[in-house]
Amino acid sequence: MISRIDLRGSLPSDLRSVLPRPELDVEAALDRVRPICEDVRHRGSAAVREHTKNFDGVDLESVRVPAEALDRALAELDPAVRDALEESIRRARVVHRAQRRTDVTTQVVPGGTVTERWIPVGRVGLYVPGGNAVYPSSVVMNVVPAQEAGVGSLAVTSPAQREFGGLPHPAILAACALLGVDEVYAAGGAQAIAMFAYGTEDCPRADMVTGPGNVYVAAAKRLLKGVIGIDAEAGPTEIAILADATAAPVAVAADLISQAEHDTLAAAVLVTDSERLADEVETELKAQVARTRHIERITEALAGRQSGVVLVDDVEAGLKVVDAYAAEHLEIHTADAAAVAARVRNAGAIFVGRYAPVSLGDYLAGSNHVLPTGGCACHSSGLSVQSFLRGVHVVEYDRDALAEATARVVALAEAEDLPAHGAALKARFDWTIPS
Ligand code: HSO
Ligand code: ZN
Repeated sequence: MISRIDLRGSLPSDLRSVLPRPELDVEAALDRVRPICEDVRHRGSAAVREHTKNFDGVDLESVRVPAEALDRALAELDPAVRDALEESIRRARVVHRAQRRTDVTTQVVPGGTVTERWIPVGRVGLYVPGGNAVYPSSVVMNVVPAQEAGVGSLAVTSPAQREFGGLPHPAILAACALLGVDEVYAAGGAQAIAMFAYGTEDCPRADMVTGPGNVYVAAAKRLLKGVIGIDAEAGPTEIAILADATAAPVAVAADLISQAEHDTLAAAVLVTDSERLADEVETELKAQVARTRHIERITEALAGRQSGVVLVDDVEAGLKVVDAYAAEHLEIHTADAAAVAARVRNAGAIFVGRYAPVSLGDYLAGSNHVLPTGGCACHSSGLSVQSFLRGVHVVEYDRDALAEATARVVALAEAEDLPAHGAALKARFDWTIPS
């Protein structure tokens, strides 16, 4: 059901190459999405509607979702789901509000200051996938940090669904309504990303687009990056668990399964120094998978090349392995899990101990579930308020402070053979306000 990689004895120097990893060929999709993006650039709304008709089988007069549809979706939302979403929003707000930045002014020399001013992105488009994956929780995880950052204009787009009369999934609409987002579009795929990047008659252009999507969405983001700001390209989800003999096999197996449930390409990796635990988790996996609703998808994900049980000599070696893997989600199930977790360097989010499963983080921990995948956790962080802010340096020097700096600027400018740079400083000292 799940393969084993035995790294006991000595760890290979290039650990990354022996560890399982999901692969997504975004490059191959670029040629498919290029003409779609060009079409939206030139023909605007007409092109978005036409591609929506071709791909989603829905012929819309406008892709803008009317306000009544949002109200209706909220009114018809299951009360238990509404309650859970409200609490999810509340907890996420608490955590993300604490991420807000304050402007910092540093006096560099007398009369010379640099202020770092944090300015929110003006307008953000958020992509919410449709089809297999209907994730109102992802609406929360994208919208809350943008709102807490102070983004003034926020639009959501999600594929038009034939079974819902050409609107996005009602759970998505209800989440938007709960979050106070009233600008929503029924558009998906590359055409939706191009709509935000170039703007259309229906939808003003956005400065940035965030949110996960399929390979075509990822390809459109890669293609249009520069025209529009993007968050990371989200790959298939990953869970790694570092566990020792004290771990509960039932919980370890359940958590591996929970993320395998997303996608046949999802990765579930157990790193352990206990062969007994590895055996027991495998037994548990078999028993639990048989009881899940999405048996086929989960079985394929667990059996895939991207998943595996990695045996190591001790927790020390396990830490090296999980750092090399840099998982999107990392759970620590060891004795003194907090101390082990504190030593982890590379992970999108770290879940400490038996009572902090990834599923809690997916919905209700208050943490963000949009996290770096594909090993990107060694250089990137998950979505946060910071993702929607720009730190702008504001430079203020008075006459004396500039005079004091001039000789050094001139010296550096001469060294770079850019004398006009030095002259720009000297010029202002000979000048007086005309009377
Ligand atoms: N685990 C996914 C997020 C998610 N799970 C949404 C359930 N719904 C990627 O972090
Ligand atoms: Zn999940």
